[in-house]
Amino acid sequence: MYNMEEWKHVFKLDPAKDLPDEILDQICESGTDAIIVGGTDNVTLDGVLQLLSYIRRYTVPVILEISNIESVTPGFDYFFVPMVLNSSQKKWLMDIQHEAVVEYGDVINWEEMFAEGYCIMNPDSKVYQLADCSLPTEEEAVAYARMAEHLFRLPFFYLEYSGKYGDPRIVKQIKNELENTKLIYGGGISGKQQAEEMSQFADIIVVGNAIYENPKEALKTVKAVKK
Ligand code: 1GP
Repeated sequence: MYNMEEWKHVFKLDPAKDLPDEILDQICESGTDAIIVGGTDNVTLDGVLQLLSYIRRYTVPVILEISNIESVTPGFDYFFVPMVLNSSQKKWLMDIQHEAVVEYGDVINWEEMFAEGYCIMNPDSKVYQLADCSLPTEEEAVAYARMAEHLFRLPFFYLEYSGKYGDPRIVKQIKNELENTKLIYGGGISGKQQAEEMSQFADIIVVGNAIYENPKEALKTVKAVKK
């Protein structure tokens, strides 16, 4: 359908947060490669449907990053399924996903589903705490990336610093390990310069919070990586 191989930039919109229509319009028309709908807390079917129907007025591809089974609905171009590699509980790696497949496996269109191997690097983030993560050393993070690429053959490895700008050196190091697995970087990108820096290494950068905090600067991140 869409050529994900060429994607460099996505915005992540949280269905639990409000944005003025005017900003949403600008996000949809920004030239970003896709919009991910996803969040950690209070993600409801209502919130997801509202965002989906708004974004659907535009041609930009839209992805649901599944956070809970109750808020899943058809109508997205793709569904991204997080598997938290550095969680200390198997639940976040594969049990909730398994439950969903037990229930809906017969009707899932597998062509639209993509697993993301998450490595969550910010202990202060909600998602780190919720998924009961432990902080990998650099060496351990590299090992997760190698497993994503060579053992699990995952389409995406997501280096997640949610809410905090990460260390470009680690992003570079991880990128060096990946060939077929695409590297997604997300966390603390608030403007042009950071977007440029991280997209030297990551295949795809994700801009989330900045949309809510400083939309004007957030919008500039698109051009910064698509020169
Ligand atoms: C969150 O990786 C994304 O899942 C983006 O992070 O909200 O810090 O931009 P920020």
